[in-house]
Amino acid sequence: MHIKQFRKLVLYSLMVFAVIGALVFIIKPGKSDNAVPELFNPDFDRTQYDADTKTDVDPETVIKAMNKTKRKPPNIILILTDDLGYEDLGCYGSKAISTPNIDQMASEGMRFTNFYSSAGVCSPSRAGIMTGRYPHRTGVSFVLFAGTDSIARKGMRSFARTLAKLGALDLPVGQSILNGLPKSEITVAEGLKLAGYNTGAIGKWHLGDFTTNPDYHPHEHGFDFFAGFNMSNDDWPVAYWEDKKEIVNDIQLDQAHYTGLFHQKAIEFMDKAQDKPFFLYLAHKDPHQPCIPSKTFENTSNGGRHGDTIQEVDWSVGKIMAYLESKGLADNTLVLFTSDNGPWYDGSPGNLRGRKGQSFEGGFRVPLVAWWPDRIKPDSISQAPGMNIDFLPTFLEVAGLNPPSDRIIDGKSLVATLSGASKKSPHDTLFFFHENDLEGMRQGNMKFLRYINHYTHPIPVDKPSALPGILVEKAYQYTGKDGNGNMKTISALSSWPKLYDLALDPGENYNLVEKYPEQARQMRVHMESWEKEFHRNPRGWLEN
Ligand SMILES: [Ca+2]
Repeated sequence: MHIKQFRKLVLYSLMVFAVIGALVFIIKPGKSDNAVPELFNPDFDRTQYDADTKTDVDPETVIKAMNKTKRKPPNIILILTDDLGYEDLGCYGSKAISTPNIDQMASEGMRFTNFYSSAGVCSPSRAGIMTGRYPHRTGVSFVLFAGTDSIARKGMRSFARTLAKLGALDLPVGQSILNGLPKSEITVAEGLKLAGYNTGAIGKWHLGDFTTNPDYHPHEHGFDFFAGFNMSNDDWPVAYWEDKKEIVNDIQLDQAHYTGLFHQKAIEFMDKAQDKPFFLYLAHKDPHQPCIPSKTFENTSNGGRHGDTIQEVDWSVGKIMAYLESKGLADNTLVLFTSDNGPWYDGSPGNLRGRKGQSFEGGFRVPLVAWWPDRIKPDSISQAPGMNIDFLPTFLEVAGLNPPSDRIIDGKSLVATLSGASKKSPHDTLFFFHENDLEGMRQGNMKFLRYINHYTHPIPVDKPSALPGILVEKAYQYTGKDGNGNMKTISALSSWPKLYDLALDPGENYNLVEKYPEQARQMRVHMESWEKEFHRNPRGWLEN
């Protein structure tokens, strides 16, 4: 950098700080009449996680068989994509990305239009899938970072958190309560093992860095077979492991062959697993950044590299369906295709508001396609709200098992939805967490957002508890006399809380709090009392 440029930079920085300082002095942040209500979780108590009374519970002692079914348990395949948006598939409206195989699954099965991930980011969403519980209960409440992080990166993160406290930065600042899924959790794989299933996890794990703590390895969580990454494909060093053996120490950008490899491992697992029913959890790295398709799929879509990697996953889906047909397994196999959260900077949430990391619909609402020729009618559409915490009770029910009895399971079985017996959601209320904060809820078609932590980069301008947010909010407030001569202030850009009618307004464009104040009040009261109860026993342990 030239000395002139450097001086310019210093001068500009000083000017910016001077302006911010003056504004802070003038507006006294936090004292505004329209200030956001108190931040959440006044009762949040981290020590409840540290002082966990449970260790490794034997699933057999708390999961009991159901008596009612004589059906043969189906094979279960859960295909999870990473950061795939609500409108990134042909059958959900994408014109840029071609997904004929997933579209065919939908036309032969069921497509959900109101299905949610349990978090707006990767790790907690996966904790929700594995345990059937709101991720916050498990302690995996935010993206997990590599256990082998260099001191420099740890330092950067800690510096970023300091900036975040000042409200100047939002993106990399969250912190999970625990560093991985604790052994006290019972996963869906551990449950299915009781019904005699062979279990395999392939692809991105991201539920604890087992290269530094072996307790977090999939083998410790009910999976017989594992081939995949410890962490996210963008959080280096990322290792590729097969079972308990490290094959590649750090994949870096050499990622083009992994989707094909994960597919091949999935077929290998199914080849060996057919002596019993099997559960295959195939968690692709795609289309998470950095999107790196194989040579064959480069530039095949009109959705950039993001779209190319999705088309490669679609290829794998087609091959898996063909495999099931060829082995005579198709009729009694339940195949689900979904995403762990909404799209990040590439990818389409369709008409939904927000993206990955936000409690708006775009962060949480994801495609879910379910295929099971024996039980699901072709071309079905379910509008019933559900969440990925429903997978555990659903899978256990089809395997003839009850959910664990010693803990709160927030998910509900979707079996009646899949069979067409019920059109209603099994949930009265669904809750939306961001990191350790409960931000909103949905009841019927109404969604209430108390406040939202924007996960935007680099400055969260629509976050009224952060300085830039306060500045923006203040700058767009109008104070003046109304028609009766009374002084009034109207906030033009953001007012909290929000109430949306998702049936009329899925894009969360129109805040109805002023139109339906009583409904907003009731939802708020409901949310706060649920939250209070939640924090009394966040781990959700019950007397068995
Ligand atoms: Ca993700």
